[in-house]
Amino acid sequence: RNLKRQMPCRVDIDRLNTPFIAIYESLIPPEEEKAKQKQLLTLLQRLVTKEWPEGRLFLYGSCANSFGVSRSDIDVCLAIGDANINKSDVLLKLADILQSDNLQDVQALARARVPIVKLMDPVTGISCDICINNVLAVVNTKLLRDYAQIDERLRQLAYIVKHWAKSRGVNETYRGTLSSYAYVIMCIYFLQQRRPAILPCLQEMEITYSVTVDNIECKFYDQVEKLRKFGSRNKETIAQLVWGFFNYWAYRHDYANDVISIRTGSVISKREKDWTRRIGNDRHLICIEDPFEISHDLGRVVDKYSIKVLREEFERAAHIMQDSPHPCESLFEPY
Ligand code: 3AT
Ligand code: MG
Repeated sequence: RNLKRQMPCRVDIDRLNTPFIAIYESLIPPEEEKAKQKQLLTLLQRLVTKEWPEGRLFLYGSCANSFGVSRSDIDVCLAIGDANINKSDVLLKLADILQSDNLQDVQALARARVPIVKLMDPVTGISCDICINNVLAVVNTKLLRDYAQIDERLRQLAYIVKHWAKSRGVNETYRGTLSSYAYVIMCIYFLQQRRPAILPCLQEMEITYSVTVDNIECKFYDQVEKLRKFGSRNKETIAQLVWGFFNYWAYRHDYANDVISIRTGSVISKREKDWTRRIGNDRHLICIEDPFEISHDLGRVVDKYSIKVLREEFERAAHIMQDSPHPCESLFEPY
């Protein structure tokens, strides 16, 4: 069914390169925003060190993985070496400290899936979430950032896909659609599959970086400055890739049987991972393997209603790329 419905690219898709690049460039945060983030991080580090001399702050998520748009909130991880700490206690203490230093809207969400302290810095105007000892997120942030350095088309594609997902309301995990993190992984996978490939599979190459976090060995090749020419034999343009991405998820992905895996750079069968049945809330309706926590399906938030919404949005986007007279407007139309 999937293969039959795949649409050939009939239109002059490359006319969309200029507008797509313009959208991409308009989303990139300006340098002064990065400077403000650093300024806030320095302030926070000073406050943390007073209470926890060993405590170190790391940026993670879109402010550090090179897929962040302008004016996003920043994600910070407080790493305290001691594994025996009580996260709730640390969180409440941290909230206290921040509050007494004139940071605004300080809120400890101790019961969230990932417990955090939220705050807003009135000096820089930046909002920030701080979590405790979520080192795995710091490491997967590095993996994404390293991939982004290999070929610029990844950043371009991911910005456009994220912008589309936010505009269309399908970037809301609490409503059963996918996280930004999942969308970036889908883009990496897609570029690994092009022929010639645009991205390599860093976890299958010689190991130059290795850390063990929560008993998970995270290792991959990270000398990415040596891979800058990797994708140069592939001449596909950003418009062709956006078209191909939506076509893949609309018509070519085998939702019934396949798991996408950037860890192996290939597709894995659901049967092999035992992701064929619903267990608890994990329904595995769209399967995206986390590169390190390989028992985690990043699509596990998707339910039988939201899978329909998602697939209809992929099909809508594929159609727009194909048929709309003004794809750049229709694609990002608010839902
Ligand atoms: P936005 O630009 O804020 O939408 P983001 O890149 O900050 O995108 P998220 O807010 O989805 O992405 O997540 C923040 C980071 O948390 C990204 C990743 O390092 C980590 N993370 C998110 N979801 C997962 C997950 N399911 N498993 C492991 N790490 C995750
Ligand atoms: Mg974020």
